[in-house]
Amino acid sequence: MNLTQKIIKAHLVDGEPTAGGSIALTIDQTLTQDSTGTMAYLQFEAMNIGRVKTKRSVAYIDHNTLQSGFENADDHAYIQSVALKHGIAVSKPGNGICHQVHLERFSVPGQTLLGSDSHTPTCGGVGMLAIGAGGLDVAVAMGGEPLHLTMPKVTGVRLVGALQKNASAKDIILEVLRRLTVKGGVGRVMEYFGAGVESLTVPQRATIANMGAELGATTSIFPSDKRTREFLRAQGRENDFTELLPDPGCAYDEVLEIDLSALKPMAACPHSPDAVKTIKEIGPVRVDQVCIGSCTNSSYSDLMRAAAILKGKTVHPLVSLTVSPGSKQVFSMLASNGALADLINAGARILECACGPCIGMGQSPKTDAVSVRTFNRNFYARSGTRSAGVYLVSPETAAFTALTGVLTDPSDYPEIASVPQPERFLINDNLILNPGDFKDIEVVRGPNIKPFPKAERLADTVTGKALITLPDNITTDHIMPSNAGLLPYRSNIPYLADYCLNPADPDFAERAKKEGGGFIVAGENYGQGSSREHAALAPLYLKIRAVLAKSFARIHRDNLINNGILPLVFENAADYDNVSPGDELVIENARAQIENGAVITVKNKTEKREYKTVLELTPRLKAIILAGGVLASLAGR
Ligand code: MIC
Ligand code: SF4
Repeated sequence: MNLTQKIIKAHLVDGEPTAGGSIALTIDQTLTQDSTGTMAYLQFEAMNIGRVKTKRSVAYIDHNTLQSGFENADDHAYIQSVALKHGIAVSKPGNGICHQVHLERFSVPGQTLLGSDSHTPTCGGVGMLAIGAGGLDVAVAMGGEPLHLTMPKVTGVRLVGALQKNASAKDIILEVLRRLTVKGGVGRVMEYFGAGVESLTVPQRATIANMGAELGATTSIFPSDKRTREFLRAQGRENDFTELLPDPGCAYDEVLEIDLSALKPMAACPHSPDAVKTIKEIGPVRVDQVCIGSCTNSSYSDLMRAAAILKGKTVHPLVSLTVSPGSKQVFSMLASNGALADLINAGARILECACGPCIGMGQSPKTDAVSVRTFNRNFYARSGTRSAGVYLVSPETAAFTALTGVLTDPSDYPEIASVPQPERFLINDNLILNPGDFKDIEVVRGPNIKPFPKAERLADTVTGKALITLPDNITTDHIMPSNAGLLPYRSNIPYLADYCLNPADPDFAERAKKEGGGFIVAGENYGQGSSREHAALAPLYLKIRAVLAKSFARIHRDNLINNGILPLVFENAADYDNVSPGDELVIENARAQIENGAVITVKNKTEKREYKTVLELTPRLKAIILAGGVLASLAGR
């Protein structure tokens, strides 16, 4: 067996684990973060579960930390109180980005982790099966229910050779994205193996597993080996170590080979993580901003290498450099060993250890800016500045670029000394609140926390206009944008709904309201990116009944189903061209059609055409769709 099959077998409670089959897995751990957490806990409360049933659940506060009004702080107070009341640990703001902290303090090889954030696979760096999902699915898992999913194919990524001068783990995942694209991982687990894996430390592996989310993969995973033991030992957690390796000669559904020695420093160009070119191919583009941090590249070694490059120098006069350490552990280690002073002296603007600019919480670049970031997403408008172009690079590329003011290939410079993993990381969990230490908690609810919309039982006739037709690869940042202005309203869907699909069409929400809802029509990979359930809840509020697309991203499709919206796939992709905005669409006998099979006929009354669409649903998902969402389905059980 490969590693993925082993962990799945150990957690399987239902189904046959053959690719494409439907399976159910027990979930050992969950995590939420605050921008998805408020909604997840409101839904958790609606389920009347009581205490969580998982081995460990952690609520992080790391996204909405700008606190430009009372809203964010209210959300923090709600999350802290509701979590502690229900047996969930709380990682307070200031403790760091959920994925970095979870890797450091809670990851356990061989366990399963479900997180309401698409980059939950970061913990695949230690051999966890770590999966991102919508808040509702995480709430259900906290209640002890298994996770239902389609058994993915397992893609073996064989790494051979070793990284050359100043190339980075980031360049490995950029190469995978270059080859497979942002939809190449859909329905797959990326399992890394081969001699090249041994040369990578846990934080390097975590960078790769993290950004596997941009492939659309279900998750990514590395073996748990002596490097993993070293990492856990240095975190004071050697007891959590178990060796977990694929069987020698095991089979994969497909294999991709990457020779690390041949990799050149690369960047993903605006506006897609798969628009990857070598830095040499792109050339010396003038740069206005450089941001180092995010859950992809903010480990101790990443920031130490950046600090080594910047030490004793000054950032280019026309560049603004920001650094956000991934966790309090990383931040305090940099402070005690002097690297923080090197960064400050070089002119870096030090931000708190949180998501920050990655989710547009501050540091939006200037008009038409070029921003070079060590992050994982450069989707259109995500930085908060629509005219800006974001390049995604390694910390080494970012640091040299900050000095030269143009996109710079780090392999043109002398080798940066490798940063040895500390014998012992600085361990201080004083910003993690343990539910056992708190009694008689009252849940605190600020005025910005509004009830979430609930889907209605599916009607027999589903009708409405095609409100918009969208191209391929529409991201959740298009569907439900997030930035410093909007993130405070994650618990206020009526407010957010007015911005639904705004980057694609500023009039969409108004039109949807005027028409009393309708249909969204889209191309391939609709809903790629974030796990935010808001990208389904805002359309639900606007009475969107179905999305017709050429294909869907996994988490978003689940979120639509969980909220009673039909994700229909054109059987014949060419039909996409036969729908125009304004066309009157109808699904007659919708309930019977869904009950009877996987092919649903949508009629276009305006064009007098019919489209065959596919809605493959397991019996459980069928029940959810017919009931009008997962909460209705659980209530009716
Ligand atoms: C992201 O990187 O897009 C986010 C913000 O972390 C999201 C979660 C969210 O939208 O709150 C994600 O990746 O799931
Ligand atoms: Fe935070 Fe960015 Fe990571 Fe999302 S991708 S969890 S916003 S750092």
